[in-house]
Amino acid sequence: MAQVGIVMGSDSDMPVMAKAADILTELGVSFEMNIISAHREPDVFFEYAKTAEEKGFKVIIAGAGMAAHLPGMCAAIFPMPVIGIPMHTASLGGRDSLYSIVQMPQGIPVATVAINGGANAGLLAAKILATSDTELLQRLKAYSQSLKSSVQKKDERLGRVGYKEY
Ligand code: RP5
Repeated sequence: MAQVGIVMGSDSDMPVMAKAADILTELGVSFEMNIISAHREPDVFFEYAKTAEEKGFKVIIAGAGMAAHLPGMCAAIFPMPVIGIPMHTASLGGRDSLYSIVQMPQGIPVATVAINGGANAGLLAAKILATSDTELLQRLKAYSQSLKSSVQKKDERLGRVGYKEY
């Protein structure tokens, strides 16, 4: 049974949504991924959102662009956390997607990450699940440690190429 539902409005969103899937895979979190358009196939969308809880999803990550109603409509129906990913767009640079997703009315929150923030959406979903999963929490701590080590290695490299002090 998948713990996270990853849903996107179009296959054109896939490069961003794949980053969420990659992080969840790295952290050992199960997910189910779907392409469902709230605008182009509303009946399919409603079925997805209405059955998400009984499928066992604990979090939904929803990504969409332009007039991006998919995450907000997921949040209107699914009773657990929804994370929204605004897609970058050619016309308005993703501000259209961002405002559509982040400006939810009181009572229907969507935890909105940055424009094209697929990896952070995956991490946030894992952190939500880690509140009741100590093994996942340990893996998240190891992930944070790997980020720290990678910055430290870059700093050491500066010294080796002579830029540290001059
Ligand atoms: C949204 O419209 C999708 O989430 C996508 O970001 C955007 C454009 O969709 P396509 O025209 O590429 O299918 O529903």
